Amino acid sequence: MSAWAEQSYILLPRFLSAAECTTYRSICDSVYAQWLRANPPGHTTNIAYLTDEHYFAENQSDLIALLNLIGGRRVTGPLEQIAGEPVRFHNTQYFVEQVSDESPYLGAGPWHRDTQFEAPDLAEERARMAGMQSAHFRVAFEDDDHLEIVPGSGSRWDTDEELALRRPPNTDVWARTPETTSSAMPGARRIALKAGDAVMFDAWSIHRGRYHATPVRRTLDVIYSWGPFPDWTVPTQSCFGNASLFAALSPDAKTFFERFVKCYADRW
Ligand SMILES: O=C(O)CCC(=O)C(=O)O
Repeated sequence: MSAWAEQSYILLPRFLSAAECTTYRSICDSVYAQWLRANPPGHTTNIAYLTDEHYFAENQSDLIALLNLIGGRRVTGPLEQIAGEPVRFHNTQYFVEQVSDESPYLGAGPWHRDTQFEAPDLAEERARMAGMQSAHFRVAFEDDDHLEIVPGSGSRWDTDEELALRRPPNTDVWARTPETTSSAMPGARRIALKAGDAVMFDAWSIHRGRYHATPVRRTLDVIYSWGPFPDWTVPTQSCFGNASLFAALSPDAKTFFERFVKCYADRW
């Protein structure tokens, strides 16, 4: 069995230098600051769609730097070793600390597989796991040990004990309940990243986050996919309505995002 199938995650220690962390953090923080101006403060665990062009109206070079990271071989190379084929872009998330510690269940997020959202039916979810494959590639700009994962769960269905916590009967797929936030998930492992460390983890694995006001959390998380095209999740077009962006990208990122547009153009 491969390390990926066995663990459902692979660590890449010291993936970014301290200087690179500062650069990419400042790009992501600028997006977050703009998001905060447009959205009421609340218990947001992360913001998504960081590559949307309106965030970069005054500094397109920051968008290009972000896209070059996301679509560069440094990131897609390790992912393609897992996938055994070219991977596709899906989305970005930026995980941030909470505005306060008032969230329920001491900040524990619900155990989930990313396949479960919009799939109330277990058989449907199980079928999804066998189709398109997906991984998160995340890099921490500050030390971050908030992700927990059940090693190996990405390559198999739940045990009865896991299912009782992850998908208790008559419970919404997003709900935080005593079961879905329980710390009793068998075998769960906390992934401790130092600033600059990266981790790739299986989006179909059983995992969850923990959400606190301190310490500061600034972790960029990019979602990729491979294998068959699903009909249940289509990434947004994001900044790629603007074809002139391609000319500014690195050769690797250009090839990567041209493939992205080609894959999804007829679904947008
Ligand atoms: O690190 C976290 O907060 C958990 C992230 C997560 O569950 C997800 O992106 O699906």
